[in-house]
Amino acid sequence: MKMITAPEGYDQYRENIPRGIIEEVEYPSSTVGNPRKVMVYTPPGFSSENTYNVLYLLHGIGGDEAEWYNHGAPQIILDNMYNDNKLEPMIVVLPNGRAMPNDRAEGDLFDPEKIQAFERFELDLLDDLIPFVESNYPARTGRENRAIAGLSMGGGQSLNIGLGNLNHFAWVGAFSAAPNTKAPEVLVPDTLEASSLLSMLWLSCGDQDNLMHISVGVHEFLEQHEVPHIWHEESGAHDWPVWKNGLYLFSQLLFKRQ
Ligand code: FER
Repeated sequence: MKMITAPEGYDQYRENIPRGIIEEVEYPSSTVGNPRKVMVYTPPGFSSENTYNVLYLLHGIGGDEAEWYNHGAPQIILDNMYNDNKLEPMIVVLPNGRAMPNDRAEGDLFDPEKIQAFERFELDLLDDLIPFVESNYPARTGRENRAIAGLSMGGGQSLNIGLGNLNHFAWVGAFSAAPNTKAPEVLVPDTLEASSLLSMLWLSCGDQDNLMHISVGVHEFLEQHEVPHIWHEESGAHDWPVWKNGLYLFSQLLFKRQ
């Protein structure tokens, strides 16, 4: 795929445009055993009279539920995109992917217990967070109406959880997927089934990223087995310009029929 980047100003606050709302809420987690923080962005013109698709957007190893908000300001990018008519209305849910009682990004971030908590998040998401979102927001339910994407550790989670639960997700994206990504043949054991069930599978990574081999490994496997996907190598490192650009490019393909 050709190198594409977002147009200049895509991530700059614009005056006098309709705005969505981004806020922190808490949901009960039977998986972790305590209430957990999550941020939720509802789009401009949001109304509980309507129903919405939902994107679950995951953070990296150094982050928490506020990482995208603090470093990527997705609400600014998305408000601009709505104003430019580029997006299907969707709720964006920003969870904390470290599913353990102390889920703050502190201490040794590579502590095996913390790495394991990123795996445990699959249960927290499926059993606790999705049911919370779908009973507290006017969310459309069903796999065609759910997307999962994330950066780095969250990109690995998105591939592991999304591809491992195609009955729950039709749209899957990974920006700069980390080494928590399962081996491609484990991610996609049935290439024909995945091909028919996926509405979109997106992989992107910066060409200066030390973790590039992870994305390339998945991309090459998918290509060999003719699993439709979008592979987007761009210039950049393991950093926010790549992840914000990823959100910009990925989100405008979401919930549209190709
Ligand atoms: C690793 C290198 C990087 C790893 C995870 C990461 C689990 C995650 C990076 C990030 O989320 O930015 O070896 O192992």
